[in-house]
Amino acid sequence: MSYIRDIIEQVIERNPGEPEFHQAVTEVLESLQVVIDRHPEYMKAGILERLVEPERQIIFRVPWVDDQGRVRVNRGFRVQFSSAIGPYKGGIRFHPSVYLGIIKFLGFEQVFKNALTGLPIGGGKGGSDFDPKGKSDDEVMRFCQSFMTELYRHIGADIDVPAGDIGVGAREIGYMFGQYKRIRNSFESGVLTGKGLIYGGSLVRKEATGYGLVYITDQMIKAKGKSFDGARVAVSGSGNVAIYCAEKVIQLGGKVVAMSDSNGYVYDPDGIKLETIKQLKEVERKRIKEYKEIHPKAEYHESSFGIWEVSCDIAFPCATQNELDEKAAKTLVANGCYAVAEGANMPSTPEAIDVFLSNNVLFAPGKAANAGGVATSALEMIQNSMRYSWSFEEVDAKLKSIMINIYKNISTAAREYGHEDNLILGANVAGFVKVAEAMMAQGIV
Ligand code: NDP
Ligand code: 2IT
Repeated sequence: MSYIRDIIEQVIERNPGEPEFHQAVTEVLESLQVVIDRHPEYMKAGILERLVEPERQIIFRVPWVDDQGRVRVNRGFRVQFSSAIGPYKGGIRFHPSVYLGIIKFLGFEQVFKNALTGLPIGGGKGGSDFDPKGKSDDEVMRFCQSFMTELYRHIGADIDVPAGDIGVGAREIGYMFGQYKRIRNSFESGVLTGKGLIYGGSLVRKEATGYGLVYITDQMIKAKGKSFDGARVAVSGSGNVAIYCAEKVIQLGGKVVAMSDSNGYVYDPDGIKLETIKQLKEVERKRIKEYKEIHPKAEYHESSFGIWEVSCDIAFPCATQNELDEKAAKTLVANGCYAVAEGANMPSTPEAIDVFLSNNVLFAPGKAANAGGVATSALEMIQNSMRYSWSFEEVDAKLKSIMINIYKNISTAAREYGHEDNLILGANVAGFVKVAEAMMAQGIV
């Protein structure tokens, strides 16, 4: 273990003040001793040492003018982590908490997640500390144009293909695509994914992360003889991932009893009315608190992560990193929750994960469970290359089979390298081996 410990220590020392990046690296590397024992050649080739260092990190100024005519300056990032198995691929996050450490943790996770999809995509991530909340449409447009005016020189369909993440959805992708096209004087649809359907987007991309999350969870609970039928489900967040996770749960016969945003959560014992959430969040961009005005029988609690106090059978953290801590995990277990699947990236703290594993809670880690989004982005890239588009049913069927395959691969790896129920180990090992093999083939680069 000392070889791996040393690398973790080095990462902490060489990347000071980036706790989320340290956390992501530690979780993955601690799983890999068993792999290194079986493949000493990975050690000789410095695979781990190279994997924890991004291939390229770009930080840039994003100046823009607000509606009052004031000049504002944000910071933009793109971390191109690994191109071992394909062009860099990963979302862009706009949130005031964004700094280099957040983008690096997300980029690192993305490398293994993208490998698990089975599609040829490397890993990267980008973003800005820009806060879209309370900004007018015009301000968001001007910001996106300024962001792309720098980013365009670093991306391309065969180089690096960004998409959405927190604070970046179809609206922002549209503005960024428009600016990219204008600068390049070329309609290169494969440069971004998550585009609108009429200019190169893919059907199902909007739904993909949430649907994929439920497809893989369905596999995981089915293996233990359980199903969504009649299950009480809590879904944190009320953004892109949360909404389409909830939609698929309801389609499969489950009851979503709670959802949240960064201000608080709603509990509706009769089941959340998803149309209301969609109207409030996708159309009106309002707070989830308003749900209670429309459905007075529901409760609203002013505590975002208080959602984990709701009694449920299955929990889907779909908001942000470290939203589910040890105390929340213990409460979930005490209330009878038997399965947790991560829609967000790294939403469970390491202590929370320990609670789940020691209580035999079925646990699907984000890099496998939320891979349906980026997998469908890769399907969008394929359609763009073909200048053709598949039907909703075709894309949905491909997404489903990708998620079933991920489940098979990570449970097989878990069985081969440790314990069959430890899907964290399985996901880390299966993703890593694929990237490591590609790196071995390509020499020391
Ligand atoms: P959205 O911006 O659409 O929604 C984010 C949701 O989470 C909102 O309800 C937001 O509340 C809440 N949230 C965000 N930050 C915080 C915070 N610090 N505290 C409390 N609540 C918070 O983002 P997505 O749904 O796209 O992303 C959600 C998660 O899923 C992220 O971890 C992302 O990295 C991950 N993910 C996304 C994929 C995608 O395809 N979009 C794919 C794979 C993973 P509010 O509106 O009040 O801020
Ligand atoms: O975290 C993620 O996988 C995403 N935000 C989606 C990335 C993508 O390129 O579709």
